[in-house]
Amino acid sequence: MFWNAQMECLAPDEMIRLQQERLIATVKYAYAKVPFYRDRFDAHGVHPADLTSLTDIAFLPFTTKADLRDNYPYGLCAVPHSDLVRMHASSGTTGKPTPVFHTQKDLENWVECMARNCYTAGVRKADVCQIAFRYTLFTGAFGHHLGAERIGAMVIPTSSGQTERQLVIMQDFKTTVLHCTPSYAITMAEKMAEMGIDKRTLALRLGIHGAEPMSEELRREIEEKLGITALRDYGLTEIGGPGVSIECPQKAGYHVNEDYFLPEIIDSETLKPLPAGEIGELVFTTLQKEAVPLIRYRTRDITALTRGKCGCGRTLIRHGPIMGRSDDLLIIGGVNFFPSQLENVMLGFPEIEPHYLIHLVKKGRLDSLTVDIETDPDFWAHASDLNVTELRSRIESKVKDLIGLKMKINFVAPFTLPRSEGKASRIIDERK
Ligand code: DLL
Repeated sequence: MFWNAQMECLAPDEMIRLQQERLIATVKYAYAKVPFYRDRFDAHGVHPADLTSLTDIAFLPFTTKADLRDNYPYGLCAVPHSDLVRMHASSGTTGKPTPVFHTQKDLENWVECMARNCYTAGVRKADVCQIAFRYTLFTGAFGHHLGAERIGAMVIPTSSGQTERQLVIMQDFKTTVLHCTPSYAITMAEKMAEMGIDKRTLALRLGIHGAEPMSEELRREIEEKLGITALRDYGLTEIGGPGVSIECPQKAGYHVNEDYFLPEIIDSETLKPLPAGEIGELVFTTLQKEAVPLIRYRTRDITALTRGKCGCGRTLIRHGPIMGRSDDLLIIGGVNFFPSQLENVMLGFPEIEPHYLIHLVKKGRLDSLTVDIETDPDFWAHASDLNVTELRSRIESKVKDLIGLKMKINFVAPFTLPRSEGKASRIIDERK
């Protein structure tokens, strides 16, 4: 039932003891090996010797994406280049990529984390895992590939794209587990319908979807259209990519591999740590990294932590769904909200397909929001002025009620919005 029962079910006080030991070692290591950390700690008037308990972490300075950029490309490495065996980088489209490096031991730890995660989701030796994340510098495909292979499953590295071919492979080789972004899972489901493939003829039973948000509504849609259980996994390039956390079939939060990554939630304004249960920004400190140890790395992702044993028996701390990012909070007409909240409401309508594009526009001096959204083909085929107006007003008033946001909906014909093979881009900011 567990990949590493000892760590996944460790008593909380023992986990804290282990984390404390590893945190102290990591901080000493970073201070000794990375001049950036020595300077940063000195400037803050803190020294590794001051750290005696886990809660002392609150005295340590944060690391941010800007620090990674300023030290590009190798500035935060704690080991000589000859000890590096792998580089990956973020899929960011602007500026330089954010790299992550692995030593042999880091790579081994990553594979273990990914094997643990895939196993937690339900991957077993007899599975056939189709990796439809893109094989590039991006961490998603390699992480899932290595984890599934470590379990002993058969891996099919299709990468993303060539969707028809993916589906032929899925049919012929009896794929049981699909690994891809949630938006690509939807793209595949649509192609299946187009090709006339009945989900009941597939051997597919499980989807592991990460790298972008998957709302509950989107999850339900993927599960329904592909005939699978869809679980979320989370991670970020800076701390190694996927392998940080994953949902188990209980769907009760993401289990964090906290023996490798120490999570905190902070208030992104005051930067003060928040107690379990409160929503704030997720911060991680790596506890076993050799190549690039990161101390209090600000992910910008918004969620909450939960302690307590899960129904699956694991005691690992959990975080909730990623509700948004502290840097993509939208404020329109004085209403603060995350695009994911809007998605949650819109996809609650059965007439709506999970394809939408948010346009932020300026009307005079005010910001306003229009959403292009596809309806399902059946609704569109029978659309009249009356039922379109009625649906529009139902959605707009639900959004107004639940989020407090005034927006305008523009229905577009099915299959007209761009489809995604990787992370979907769903916001166009036309305010500048
Ligand atoms: O997306 C790593 C990954 C690959 C995770 C495959 C899971 C599966 P980056 O490209 O650096 O790395 O993007 C990291 O993506 O800070 C979140 O904002 C977002 N993200 C990742 N997983 C989720 C998720 C990979 N399950 C950034 N839900 C993170 C919501 C997610 N957002």
